Amino acid sequence: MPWAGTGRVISESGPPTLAIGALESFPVAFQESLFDAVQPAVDSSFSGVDRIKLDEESWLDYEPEWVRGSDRLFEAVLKTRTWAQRTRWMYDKNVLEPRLTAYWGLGTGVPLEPRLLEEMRACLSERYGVEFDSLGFNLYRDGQDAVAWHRDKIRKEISEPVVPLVSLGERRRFLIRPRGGGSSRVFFLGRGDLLVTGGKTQRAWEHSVPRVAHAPARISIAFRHGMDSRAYGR
Ligand SMILES: O=C(O)CCC(=O)C(=O)O
Repeated sequence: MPWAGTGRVISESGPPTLAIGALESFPVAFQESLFDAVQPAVDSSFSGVDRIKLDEESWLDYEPEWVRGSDRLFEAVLKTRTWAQRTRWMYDKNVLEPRLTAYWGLGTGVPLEPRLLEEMRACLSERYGVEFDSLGFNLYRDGQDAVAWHRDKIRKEISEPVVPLVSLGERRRFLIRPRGGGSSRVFFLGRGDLLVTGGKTQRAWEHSVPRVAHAPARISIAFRHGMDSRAYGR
């Protein structure tokens, strides 16, 4: 059982708030890969990246297992982040978001730990030619944690934002479809996989991680630029 019920109504009025500050402990079922006992490292040459064109202006870069030894990184990220559960308005009710999140921003002056994350930030920034100045962490504790169809809230003046997403832990279905509906493409993301959205993908397409009956934990890390920190619920 997750320690806090998902979708629980916590207040009937007022602005969105963080329901919980720091979480001391919560049960997370994590299944290590039998083959994953190596020190975490990234493929800084991006040798396994495939570019997938969604339409004339929108693309994805996909490299399975871009992070080697990703189970060690999963554990380190789980322990070093301060996880919180945000709330959001659904119709007239303020409900808990069904996942935990954490945030890091360059502007805070806090070093990015564990150190491999800083290496990842540097090599992704170099490859995509933008400085990724914030990271959003998402922890899906079990199959009941999910995120509905959405586009990332990135400042309007950035018409073609690039957002690398690194997934750790158990693979979950990640769906992407044209904005407003249509048939979706499916990726199974976890275990160090890298998926980068670029071109008009964050403008013309939307994505989700749907609920499933049972799933061990998964963490996703979104590297962003030009994101208003309020979009992280801060
Ligand atoms: O967890 C994922 O793969 C997706 C995360 C996401 O879309 C978001 O936080 O905006």
